[in-house]
Amino acid sequence: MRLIVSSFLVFMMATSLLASDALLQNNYLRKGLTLNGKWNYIVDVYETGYYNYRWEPHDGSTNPGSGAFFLNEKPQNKREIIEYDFDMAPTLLVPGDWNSQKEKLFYYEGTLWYKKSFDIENFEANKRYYLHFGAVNYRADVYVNGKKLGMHKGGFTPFNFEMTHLVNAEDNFVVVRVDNKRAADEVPTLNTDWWNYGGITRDVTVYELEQTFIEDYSLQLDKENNKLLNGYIQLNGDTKANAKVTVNIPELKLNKEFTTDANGHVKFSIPTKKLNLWSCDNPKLYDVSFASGDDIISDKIGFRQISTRGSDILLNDEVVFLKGICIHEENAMRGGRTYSMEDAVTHLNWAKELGCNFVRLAHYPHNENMVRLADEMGMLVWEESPVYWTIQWENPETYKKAEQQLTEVVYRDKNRASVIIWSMANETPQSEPRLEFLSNLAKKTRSLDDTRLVSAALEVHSTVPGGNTMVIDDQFADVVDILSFNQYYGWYWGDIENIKNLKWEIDIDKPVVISEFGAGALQGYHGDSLTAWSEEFQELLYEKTLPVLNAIPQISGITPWIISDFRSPRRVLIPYQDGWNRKGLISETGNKKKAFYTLQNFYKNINK
Ligand code: GCB
Repeated sequence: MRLIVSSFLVFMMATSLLASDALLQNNYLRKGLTLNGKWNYIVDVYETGYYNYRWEPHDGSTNPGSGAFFLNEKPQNKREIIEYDFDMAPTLLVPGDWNSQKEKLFYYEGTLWYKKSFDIENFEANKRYYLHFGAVNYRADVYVNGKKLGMHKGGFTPFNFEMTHLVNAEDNFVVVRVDNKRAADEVPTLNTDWWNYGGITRDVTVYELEQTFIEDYSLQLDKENNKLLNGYIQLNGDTKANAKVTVNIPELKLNKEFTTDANGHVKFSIPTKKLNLWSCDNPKLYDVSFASGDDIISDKIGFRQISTRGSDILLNDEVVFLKGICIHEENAMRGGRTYSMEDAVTHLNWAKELGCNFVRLAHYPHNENMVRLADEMGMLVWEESPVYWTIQWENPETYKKAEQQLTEVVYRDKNRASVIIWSMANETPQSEPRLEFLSNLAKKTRSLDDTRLVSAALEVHSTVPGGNTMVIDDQFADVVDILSFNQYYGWYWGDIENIKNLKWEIDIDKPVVISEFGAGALQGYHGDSLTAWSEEFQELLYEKTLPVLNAIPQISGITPWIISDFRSPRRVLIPYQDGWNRKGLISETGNKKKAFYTLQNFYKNINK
């Protein structure tokens, strides 16, 4: 064994817990240097590159030694032994999960190291440099030029680090240790009904910024007054205090100047003329730019109001019925996580073809292309936190992780007109600690964004075992703006022929959105309509369920489960499942099942 410097100082451990820096608002439309493409990778089942032989993290040591992969070292002479070499290692594409790129990694859950070398064209010593990740599943430890930038947990939200102090014009390298092992105290937890795709699953970009730059902004239509825009700008940098900032919307001939306070923050309200409001039929986006000195950042923002009145959902004060469908962030046909605009086009075009004006992005924040495209298409969106099934409700650390992930997606998407609902959780078992956990999440969400609606996919129960009368006896129903629940009568329980006798006792005056129902069907497998796994069974279940749900007095929307088949390790039944959850309306080969047309027909004829 190599000599280990055992002065592993406790304070150095803190460096491995460095949180990410304040997120850049709208990095999506900032010009950056992409680090997408081929990255060398090393599979590290035993975490040899992270821990020494005493199981102490290399990056917690003052003298990590040559076993530390983040140093990306090379032998200096022919005698020297360094037992890894990124440049000799194979490559994976970023963005992209590892499971769908290499057969050997299909079932892999663990640590894998990525490395990419890069130069910064037109590097300027007086600029600031940020390294931004769209998402990495699940834990990312990020190092640049042999120094740790920090660590981020959460597989579906963006994060970034400033690296000004570490980068040069040429010969930089970034090393990322990615660990997607599931754990009981994480969010999500050990058990889910989807594939735990690992890797750098979204874009990686270097941003060059001014010394003082616009870190964050918001611009939204006032909840009550549709001729008033409310917003704020937050600067970052040495000259952020008492600085001039402007908001410019050329089409409205609006150009306003404000001065930031001592913290670089300014909050404002801007009266406008009559606005061309964003809606499903008129997805109008205005070009908006925010400027501070030489930093100018442009966005495309739609202005609309969303609210509820009794059991109605109102979009710009008009009742809207949410004709929806659930979507997982998975490209069934290619296999693997979706990440690109092309993937988003495929999913949202399928939804359009079904006749949808609404999508539920289950069960975690999807990549930003989805909400950007939804903004352009006039598609309303439900976004969701990965608080799924069982979570450690009593663990304050778990709560922090849930709140952090929700905060990150609210931060990212707060200027998107399409996003109307923040969902706190999915099918969570009732208890006092869980009620407190979810209520705190809802409170936090509302404190971050009070212009959108809060919901959660709850569960439904029959009043007596096996009975026809269904109730939602969940105290969290009092907290949400939209009452949503999943129900699988006719599939997991109950007789398909009895669906017509179902009654709903919901004595709460809030809009009801059915967040899931469905049945598994193997595309191409035919039988009579009472044969499980046949397309005919799924079709019959849709035919029977849709009218019954539609008869709920407060019904304001439906999102059946789900647009396409998706991989799940829980689904082992051969020949029907073979690793796939088969409740999709479209198969993994892109073929539509019969129920696709049942739902399409229902949406075509719905006169709400
Ligand atoms: C549910 C879950 C969803 C599952 C689905 C199913 O209620 O919310 O994640 O995939 O049922 O197929 O069982």
